[in-house]
Amino acid sequence: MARFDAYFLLKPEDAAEYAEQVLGFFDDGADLECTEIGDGNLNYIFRVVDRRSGRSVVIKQAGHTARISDEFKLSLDRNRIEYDLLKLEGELAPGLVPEVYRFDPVMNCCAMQDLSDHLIMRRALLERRPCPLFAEHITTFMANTLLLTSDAVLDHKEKKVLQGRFINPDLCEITEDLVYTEPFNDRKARNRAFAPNLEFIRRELYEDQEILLETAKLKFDFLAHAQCLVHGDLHTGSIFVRPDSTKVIDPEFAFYGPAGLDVGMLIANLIFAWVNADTTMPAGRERDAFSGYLARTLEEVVDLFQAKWRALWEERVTETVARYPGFAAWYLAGVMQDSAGVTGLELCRRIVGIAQVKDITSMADPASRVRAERLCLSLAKRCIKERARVRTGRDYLELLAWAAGQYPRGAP
Ligand code: SR1
Ligand code: MG
Repeated sequence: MARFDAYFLLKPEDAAEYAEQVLGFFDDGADLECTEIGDGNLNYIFRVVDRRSGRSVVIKQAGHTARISDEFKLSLDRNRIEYDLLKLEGELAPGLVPEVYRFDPVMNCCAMQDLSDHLIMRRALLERRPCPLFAEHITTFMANTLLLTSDAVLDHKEKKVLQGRFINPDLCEITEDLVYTEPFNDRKARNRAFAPNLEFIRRELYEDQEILLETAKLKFDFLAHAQCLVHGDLHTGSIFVRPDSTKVIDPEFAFYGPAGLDVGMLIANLIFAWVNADTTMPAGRERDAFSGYLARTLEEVVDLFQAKWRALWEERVTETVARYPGFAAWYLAGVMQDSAGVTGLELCRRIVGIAQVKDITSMADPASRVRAERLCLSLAKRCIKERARVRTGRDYLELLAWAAGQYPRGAP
């Protein structure tokens, strides 16, 4: 039996051999070096470089359990889903995802473009590097991938076939548990709340009956609203940036779900970046400039997304009844309502739940972290409860200003 004819978890030396023998990516005589570069919660990622030519490739492999914890047993099919969706997204939103070269259903890995000349956006923002074209790029990505895979545009039978290719029960279960359920009840006792905020979280989330009811409604929206093909995990750790380029990666959580899942997750993570800058940067011009840039980006993302969605709707909608007067506005209002709800859920789960974000956990001063978390959770609650009216970039900025006013910097 040949070396890669049966599945096993690669080590760096195996990945280099795989790139040479199976991918045939490198010239004869290549001098290969391989490093495991993954720092996500689920998979193993290898970068193989030929020291002679400088050519490189990334190989991403799925294991049977999540990296973050063996508690999560996951179908290897997620690697196929990721490959298929990157291909499709490359057609729907050209230039905004990495190029994918090959999927291997035996080794459950896919080979793709090396984006080492980019930075993960969360890191870029924590290093205070602005991404000037980001709002423009990501709003094209979201409008195109979400609207063009919906029933408004696709033939309904074609849509159902596509939906079938992206049935993703294990990864959806993670989101059902970690985003929609556990942050509000710690049902599996694996939340990781920051100790000084435990009481606050108990009172403000676990014991707030209105929040529980609203999160239940949102969970059923996630479970049963097969609106369009969503990325499913569109946070700033799933986006590579360079000043002139944006590449969305990691769509392994993809499935047919509510468009607001992607939009809301992104908004929440821009808010985390703003809160980190506001909390940890010393007062002065640099902080004002960077937090101003983040606020503008947030506003542009919300407003440009809707403008591009409307324009694309005019151009591409094929469903007759979707052209009835008033329908387009009603439909988009629903997407924005879901987005506000998900913004709130994502803000809560990254603070209370098992999968946290560096924007918050890297805050060294406990008092600052307490304040930042309370600010985010208070904002989250309003996004969830008032989601029917939170629509524009300005609406989000007003809520952010309100939450920051509730927890002034330096107050005891
Ligand atoms: C067990 S996976 C935890 C989280 O990591 C992924 O990036 C998703 O956000 C998921 O919820
Ligand atoms: Mg990921």
